[in-house]
Amino acid sequence: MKKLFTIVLLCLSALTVQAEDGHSLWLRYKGGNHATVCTNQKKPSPTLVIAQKELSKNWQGDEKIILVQGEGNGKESFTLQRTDEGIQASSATDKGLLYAAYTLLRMQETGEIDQLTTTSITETPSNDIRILNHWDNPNGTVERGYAGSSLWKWDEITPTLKAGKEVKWKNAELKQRITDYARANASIGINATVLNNVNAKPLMLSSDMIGKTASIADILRPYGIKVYLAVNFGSPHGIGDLDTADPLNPEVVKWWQKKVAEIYTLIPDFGGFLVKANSEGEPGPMDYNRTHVDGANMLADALHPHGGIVMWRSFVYASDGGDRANQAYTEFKRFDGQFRNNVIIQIKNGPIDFQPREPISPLFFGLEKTRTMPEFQITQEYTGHSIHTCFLAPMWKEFFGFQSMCSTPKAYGQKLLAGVANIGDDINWCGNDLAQANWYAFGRLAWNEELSSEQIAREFLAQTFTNDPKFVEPITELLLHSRETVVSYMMPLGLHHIFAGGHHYGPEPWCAPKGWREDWLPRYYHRADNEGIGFDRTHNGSKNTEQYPEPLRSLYDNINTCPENLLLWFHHASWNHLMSNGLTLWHNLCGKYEEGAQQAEKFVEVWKQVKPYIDSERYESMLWRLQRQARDAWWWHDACILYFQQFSQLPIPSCITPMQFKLDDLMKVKLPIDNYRAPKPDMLP
Ligand code: GCW
Repeated sequence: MKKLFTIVLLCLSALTVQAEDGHSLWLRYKGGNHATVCTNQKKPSPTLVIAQKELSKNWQGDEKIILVQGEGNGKESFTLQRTDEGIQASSATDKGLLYAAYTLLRMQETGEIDQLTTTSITETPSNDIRILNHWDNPNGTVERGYAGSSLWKWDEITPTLKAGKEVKWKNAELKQRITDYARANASIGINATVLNNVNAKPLMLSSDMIGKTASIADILRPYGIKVYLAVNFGSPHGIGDLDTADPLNPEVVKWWQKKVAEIYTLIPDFGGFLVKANSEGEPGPMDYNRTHVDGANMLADALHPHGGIVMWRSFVYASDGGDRANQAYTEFKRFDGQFRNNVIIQIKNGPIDFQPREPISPLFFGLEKTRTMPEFQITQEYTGHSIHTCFLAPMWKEFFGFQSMCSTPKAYGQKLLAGVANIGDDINWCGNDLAQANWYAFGRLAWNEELSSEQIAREFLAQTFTNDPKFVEPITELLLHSRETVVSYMMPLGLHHIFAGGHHYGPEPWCAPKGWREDWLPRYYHRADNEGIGFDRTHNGSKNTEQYPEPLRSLYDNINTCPENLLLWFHHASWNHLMSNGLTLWHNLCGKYEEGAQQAEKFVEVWKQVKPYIDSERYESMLWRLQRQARDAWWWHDACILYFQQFSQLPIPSCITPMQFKLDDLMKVKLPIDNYRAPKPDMLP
């Protein structure tokens, strides 16, 4: 009897939702019917074999799938069509067929497969190079990483010593993890990765590390992913025998040529270098009175014979360089047209630094004869780390929208898009289960910039959690509102960079440690005084608006036409400035903090209602995060309203929830966390 009871219990529990640790991401196919998958290739490449295997293992229909390689235009484009014989996928390359396979599986999981009739579907990527930037250090830490340590575990990787000779991995688990990483990226179209931090250690170019990089490259290659490295410009004297890294010194030039040749011997399809030079203390050509052009072109020439590229970052600002928002443009515009064709200037989406909302960087329009590429930040340095839910697709779509408002520069050559990864060795990769949506969204948008945020959110949720509309509908809404909510409770109306210094987690509009650079302090950005608040970047102020082409220039320059969500980015507006709703700026500012905090609190309720539809692990792990986010939102609300009230001297409108904290107490909060780790919930006020 007891036995029978146990069996019944076991059967019952099998019917309830499965336990989940989030490791499978959006790739949780239920297992298929072993469809017949055939190809026109006698000797399919490793990439094509992966495509075949994925389909035969995971396709649920019983039709035949035919993979035709060698047909079609464009390296990675593919066409899908239902024919009398079955489903046919065709592409010029095996990579195209790999993407076709993952597309079919995605359509199966989301229910979109019914759309595939005899009319064909053709997909061509918006960007040729869809690249992750890892900010991983060789010691295993991840700068601005909130999901554990680095995936790479360099100490445990066996270096490749001879080209083409496959190494035996001592740590099989690590090899599997890196394979899973490659598969996840391939499934959303990511085809390139920079393995290490832009604050690069010269050590990364040691022969040992190059050998290890080659071992990783071997795992990623069949998944269509090329490896790149971030390099320290001072490497020739950091690890070489030279006492200079002057880009015009013949010994230095030779050193790089040799180094590059060494890399290509082991990694014949190596992608190239990413460089942060003369920025935040990193070495660069200016240390030798040379220019960005001298530095970038020297590296580009070393890489050119092998087909490599240089992604040279424009993230530069000096303490004495005037408005920080002006500096990248001022420093790079004058070099327009002087960079080699295999140099691409990598520009952060906004002119400052990955804030919750920024206008587009004017440099995208300023460089007309130079190749440029946007850099997005997937990791949530400024949007609540792995605690807050902030779906970033709407932010990136907003960027594409800005881009299309002016006639775009004459970009030529391949198109690229970079995203700073939010991936670590946590079991669920991103710390926060819903933050996986940002990795997913980056890949999907890099592949197809036309996709809507809503489509991406739905796809992600249906594949990652459940197809049940009772879950998908409300959580899609939650995701779609989340970024605007974060903006409202952190930095509404164009405010920016009012975070606590160092970790950038909580509010500290007052943060001013002794000895810090003025442009690292919130007061540099918010400029609150008794008259008003905001940074005057108009023609009367820092003249930042003059860096924009029309129509953006006039739009932003005039306080009456400037979009209200960027008002304090471009204008120092008086506290009594009347906004479009007829209320004062002060009233609106308080109102935005209120709206954001209320909304964050609603997210908790929405989440509680979907409990029956998902597994308890991911339910619980998101629940405390959303609760923490709501609490933090009230923390931001009180801190900012009380702090700015010292300047406005105006009463807090009666519709605002009474303050729970005292400003004095909040000003004493010092999060006991190091720079790059998410705070533990019990450490916050
Ligand atoms: O946003 C800032 C970060 C730094 C980062 C830098 C950059 C890698 O706070 O941690 O360094 O940007 O993008 O270079």
